[in-house]
Amino acid sequence: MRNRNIFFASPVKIFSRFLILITVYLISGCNSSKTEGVEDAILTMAPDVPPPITRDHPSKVIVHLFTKEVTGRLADSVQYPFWTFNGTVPGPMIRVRVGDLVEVHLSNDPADKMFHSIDFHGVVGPGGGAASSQTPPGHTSVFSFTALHPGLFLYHCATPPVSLHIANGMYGLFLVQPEKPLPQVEHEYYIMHSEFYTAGDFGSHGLQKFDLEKALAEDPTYVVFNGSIGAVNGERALQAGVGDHIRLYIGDAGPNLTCSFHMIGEVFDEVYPEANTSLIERNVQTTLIPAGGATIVELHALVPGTFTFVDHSMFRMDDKGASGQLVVTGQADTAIYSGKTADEIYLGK
Ligand SMILES: [Cu+2]
Repeated sequence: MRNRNIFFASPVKIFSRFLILITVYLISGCNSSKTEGVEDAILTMAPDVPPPITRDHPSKVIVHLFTKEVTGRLADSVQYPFWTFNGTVPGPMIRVRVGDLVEVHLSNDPADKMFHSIDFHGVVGPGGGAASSQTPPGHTSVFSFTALHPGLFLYHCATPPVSLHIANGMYGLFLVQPEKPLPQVEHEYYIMHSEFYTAGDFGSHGLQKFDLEKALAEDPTYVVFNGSIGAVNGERALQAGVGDHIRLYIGDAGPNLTCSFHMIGEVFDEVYPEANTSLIERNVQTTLIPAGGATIVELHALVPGTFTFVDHSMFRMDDKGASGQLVVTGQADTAIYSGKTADEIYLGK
């Protein structure tokens, strides 16, 4: 009868069993996500940002998204047949912590006409999830991934032709909070830069159709922040008080244009270039956001006023809509900015 007692086994067998035990331990350690608890992700519509995550360990986070084809406002008296995540353009912002196991439930509205899907730029896996989430109307797809990389990432529909699904409004932001979170600030806001290609000229009233020729020429009719003209202006402007520290999470969904993000009358105290949370640039006037990318910028509100943020490719601002506003209220500081102190006649030289 074979003796199974390890004390009577040969040194080679002992060593090989030791290796097997170590390997099993390591594999089980890697496969177990080491998460504690289960929670539903808090989803917010732009310009709102989900609250900071305060737990100090990874968790399982369930994200419920749905796709819906809706006709909505692109500008005053201008409608567009948007394709959306959760009924809005941009889609909701999602916030998780690095190491979280994220389980995505993507439902396609029964009234939709198209397949839809999702590609998270923060996912390591085929298609960023697109390969697992091609979903016909009236179905729900489920897949999961571990958020391995901290940062701010775009997500978008990735059903062919992907360019068309993005051009029609299917995108949003996915924030993976680093282990050591960014410092707390008074205000966090969510902004998305994107463009629309309509058959009618800028401002043409009525329901618009997508214009493929303009899209191929990369000549958009509208360049907007948060999905429509005026989405972050007037009553919908971002708000802050003098002395507040403000953080902007900004994505560029494209589908074609790079954004030269600038805020008139402000300097960004900190920029996390391309949303790399381990790098900080300081005292930045204008920062580039590539199509399919994102950035994080921070500023301190020091004086009151209305501060317009733009795509500094200026004809996009003046003629296509690429602007929004931050309104700062509070006490003026004339040492920082005096306001006009004289208005005198000048007769030339
Ligand atoms: Cu789609």
